[in-house]
Amino acid sequence: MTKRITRVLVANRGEIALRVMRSCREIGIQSIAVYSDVDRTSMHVRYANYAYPIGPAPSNESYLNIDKIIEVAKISKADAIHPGYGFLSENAEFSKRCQEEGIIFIGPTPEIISTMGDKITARTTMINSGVPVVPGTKENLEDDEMALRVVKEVGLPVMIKASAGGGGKGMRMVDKEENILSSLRAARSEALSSFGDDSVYVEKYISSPHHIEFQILGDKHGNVIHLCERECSVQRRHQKVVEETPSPLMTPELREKMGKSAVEAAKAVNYHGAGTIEFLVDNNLNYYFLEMNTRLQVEHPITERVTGYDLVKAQIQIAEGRPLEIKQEDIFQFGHSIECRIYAEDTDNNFMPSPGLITHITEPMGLGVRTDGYVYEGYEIPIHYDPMISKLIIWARTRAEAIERMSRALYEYKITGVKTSIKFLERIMECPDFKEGKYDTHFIQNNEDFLMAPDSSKERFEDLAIVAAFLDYNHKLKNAPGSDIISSGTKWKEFGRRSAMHRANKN
Ligand code: MV4
Repeated sequence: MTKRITRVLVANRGEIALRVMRSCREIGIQSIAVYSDVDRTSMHVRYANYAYPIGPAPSNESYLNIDKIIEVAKISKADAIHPGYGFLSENAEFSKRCQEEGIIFIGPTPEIISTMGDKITARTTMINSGVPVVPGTKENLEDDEMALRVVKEVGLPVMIKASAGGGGKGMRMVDKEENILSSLRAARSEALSSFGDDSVYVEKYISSPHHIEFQILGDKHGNVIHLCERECSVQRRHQKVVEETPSPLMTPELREKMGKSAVEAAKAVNYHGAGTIEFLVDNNLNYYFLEMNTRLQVEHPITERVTGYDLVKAQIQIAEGRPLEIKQEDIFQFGHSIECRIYAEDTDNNFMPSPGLITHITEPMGLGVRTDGYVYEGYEIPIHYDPMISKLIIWARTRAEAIERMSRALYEYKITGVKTSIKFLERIMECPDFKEGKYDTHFIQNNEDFLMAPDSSKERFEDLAIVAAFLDYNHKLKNAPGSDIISSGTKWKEFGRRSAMHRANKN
């Protein structure tokens, strides 16, 4: 019942398309790129063995166009499709179309996607299989009367959430009785306009929770294992900014318990493929199932780094029908890994996207550094898609060393032409709450003053050093050309050196 995959169509773009193609190449699988008009010069097109245009820039007409992608899969004789993340990755209809056309969808069945995509159904499924969920309702709130009754039962404060939602859309926190009905209406109308479904449910509000998720892998023979946790509490407007593993909050006992629950959650739906179980963890280390993501996630590389397993390769093997090569006992975390998402955005201007031409890029290298990116010098980041430039993934033996190494790598990262979030990320690495591992989902809000403070002193010294060097060089050229330039013993570099200042400030 195993079927060898020889050609994978990657129904995505950017860094994740490349990420998938890299694993394909390693195991001798050909990759097929699809691209929109503005992506003709994108790196995933260059890297793939074959590439096919699928339409104009807007996603609806290209990367979300199911008919077009299926057509290309047939023309190109792809035996499987990898959806990456975003776009069609959690689209039940797409998974179904692949099934019908005899193309392997590298992901779960349409039934599993539907079950987990509907949060009320997902909650009910978890309750029935003994996975702890946030206290609250099992059903859609039918009317105002029911809403008032249910909120009273659960007790204020509560969260009203859209069943078709996830990621914060159609969600309202209610802490006063007089606001229940207005919040209900607001959540409903947002749900209807965003998802075409106005079903909502109620959960007890968990204050200052941690967002901790577990990576799981399930095969088509009923085996499920977990690959430990990722701490994803550093978020801004429901967008993850920094992820790390292990979580500073985690204990071996809690990991064991949550890991077991994550495996149970996956088994409850006969899950196969790579998936993520999201939990909220409160201050007393109680944990609650929140959602399941039925795709490979952006932050998967930190798990790969500490466990040593290639998750894309695992996805492909599972899709081929092969049993998992590894058992739970084989999984352990070695060292510490942190990921920073590098965005083309203006952090000083409400994090507005800053697409445009990359005029220069120098990426960090060296011990413990991985960058998953796709841009190159002369590439223009289109305005039509997510403005993430790359992910910087660091490994070190300890958390403290990983933070130092991340700071070093962010320092080495030089991009001109577009505004980036690099300086903001450097501030996070310097933030006392982050360094001490004392943070929850309110971290960015709570540390806004520290994170937004322009560290102009360093900037100015660095700029000054460059100007000084240039003037110095010109001066020497005029007055004493030749070896004098080198042997003159100028002090400009020492004065402007960031790392020296950094260390001086630290001690
Ligand atoms: C919550 C919560 C507190 N209590 N549910 C936000 C996104 C969505 N996936 C769930 N979210 C939350 N649900 C209850 N019952 C707080 C959040 C939340 C949050 C969760 C994870 C990461 C960052 C967050 C930021 C604000 C609120």
